[in-house]
Amino acid sequence: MVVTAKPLTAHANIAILGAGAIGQLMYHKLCLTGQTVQAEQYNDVVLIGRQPHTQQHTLQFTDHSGQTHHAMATILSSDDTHLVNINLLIVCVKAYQVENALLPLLSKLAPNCHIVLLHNGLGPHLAVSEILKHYPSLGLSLGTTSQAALKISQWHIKHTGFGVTQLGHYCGRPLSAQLKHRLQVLHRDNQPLEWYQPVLPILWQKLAINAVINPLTALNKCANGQLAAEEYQPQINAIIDELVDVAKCDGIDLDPAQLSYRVKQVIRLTSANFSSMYQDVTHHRATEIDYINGYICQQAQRYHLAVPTNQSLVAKIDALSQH
Ligand code: KPL
Repeated sequence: MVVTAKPLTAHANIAILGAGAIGQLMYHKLCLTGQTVQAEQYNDVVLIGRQPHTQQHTLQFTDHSGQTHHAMATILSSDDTHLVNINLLIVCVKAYQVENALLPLLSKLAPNCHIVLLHNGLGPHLAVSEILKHYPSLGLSLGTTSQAALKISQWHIKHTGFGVTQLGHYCGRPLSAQLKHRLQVLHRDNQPLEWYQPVLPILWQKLAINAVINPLTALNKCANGQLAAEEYQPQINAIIDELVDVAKCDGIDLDPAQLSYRVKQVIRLTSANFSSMYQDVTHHRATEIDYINGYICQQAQRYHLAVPTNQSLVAKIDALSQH
């Protein structure tokens, strides 16, 4: 199936910042490439990449049945004047790239643009919301997705993980009803799109999942499923208990028993997966540790709480990354 890219027009335009695996997955989902049902095709979506000039590329998308679909996509450069037509920007870069990638774009987007941060971990929302005080007509939502994709090559991804995408408004101008409706295409094929208000409790819940699975799989060089072994339980409980205390000081009430149940459920559901941190460490890439267990430590410091288990995980992952 080929979707022809067309230049951006002045109406609802969506850009995805970051052409990594999740960015490309969102692109295919929002354009409805790879859908077997008769569906309206959307071509109001572009990617924003790191290259100096706007380009077009044929993207490949291998769906869960192994079928590969093609889509012609526009990859805008961060200087392209068409950015002024973007009224929904979905940020799919890693947590540690958010500020550098996003902030230079803020003055170039449509004045009423809505921004959605979709990354593992927490932290960038604090800096971004501070800066948005200077752009009162922009809005910010935060979210997380359990969907996963694997990069086969630069412009070819395989859909490897299915699950819920959770979003909620955080600050500034709310998402318009038209754009909210447009995002509903993400709610397909038993992969729900859920809206939460407030959104932070749901992001702390996801933080707990990542704070357990990501460093423990990276340090023990194992697939997610291996963490179901009894030997990891005391460490898992300690990570969760510390997180719950910090979240409480941040005004978020979480139930440790419920979190522990949810973490176990994700370990089971993703048992064959290798976590993103395991993969980052294996491929000698930067990890998101500072935005996962590191965020717990940073907030703990503000509230004068001791979080020795999370602190030791940050130190061990840092040491591993330096090798
Ligand atoms: O989000 C993930 C990650 O790897 O970053 C989990 C949920 C742990 C799945 O692997």
